[in-house]
Amino acid sequence: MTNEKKIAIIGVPMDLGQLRRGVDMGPSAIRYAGITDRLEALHYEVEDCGDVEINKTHAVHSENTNLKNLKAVAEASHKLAEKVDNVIEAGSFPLVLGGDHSIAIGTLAGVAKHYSNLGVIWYDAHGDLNTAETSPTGNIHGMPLAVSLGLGHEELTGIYGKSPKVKPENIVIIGARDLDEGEKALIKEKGIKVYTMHEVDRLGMTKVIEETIEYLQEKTDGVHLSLDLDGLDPNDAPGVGTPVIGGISYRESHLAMEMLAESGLITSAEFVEVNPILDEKNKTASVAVALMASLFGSKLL
Ligand code: B3U
Ligand code: MN
Ligand code: MN
Repeated sequence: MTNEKKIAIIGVPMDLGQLRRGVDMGPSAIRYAGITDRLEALHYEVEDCGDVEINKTHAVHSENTNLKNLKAVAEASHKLAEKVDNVIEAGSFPLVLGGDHSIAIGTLAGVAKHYSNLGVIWYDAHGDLNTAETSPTGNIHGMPLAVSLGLGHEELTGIYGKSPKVKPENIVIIGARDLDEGEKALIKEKGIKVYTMHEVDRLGMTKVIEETIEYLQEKTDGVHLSLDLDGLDPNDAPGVGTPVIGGISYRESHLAMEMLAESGLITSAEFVEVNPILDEKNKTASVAVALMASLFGSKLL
């Protein structure tokens, strides 16, 4: 018996949204960790669509902006958006493998075309809500959620159709523990729902996910999960570019994925920031694969 849902894997070997090299090898590491076999064992039909081509010859510094690699990131985002759009059009579930988190600009642009009230779960140590004005680094991987809200450089917000791609009231951030001042102000201004590590500790992951499901279920017509591996504690996911101590555990993350699987809420997903150069024996890629299996219904018994 095969599962009704067909899963389409899209790799995005992008490392230009930040300055640490190696995260472009994330899709390979996740493939070597056995993603296709794991999903096929769960009786899904899996199609690996290969990688989006990334043009790395562009200059780091673009004119009139502090955004690093703007042209290359924008170009890749457009290509990814198109792929994701086609996959959904064909009736498959897009599972995007990063790459740094700037790729979410393209994923969300492609996904947003298919929903009028898209929900987003942003599982991350960071808010990724910076703009050129608030960013301390100029790294675009710290900006994709802001871009999807229609804030930031128009070369990014304007990618693949309408802007904004998501409404602030349809976003839930989980695991935040390193927010810049501009991001905190934006969260307050827009009323974005955030479960920082304080709430994760205080309420427990069960309650956090129950509330998240309840919050998004009624008002959205699809929910995208954007999971940055640095949302997890660096002990469990060491292979990331910007680790932040005190994160979500491996066990809590599995529980979250299992509960989301049961809810049937998630309609697209991406797993980002796996950096094999910084990893320990492909541990972080293996964790990513295990979490994806849980998200697609793998059970312990
Ligand atoms: N908020 C900082 C750091 C950062 C964001 N995302 C990651 N790191 N992974 C920035 O550069 O915007
Ligand atoms: Mn991120
Ligand atoms: Mn992060």
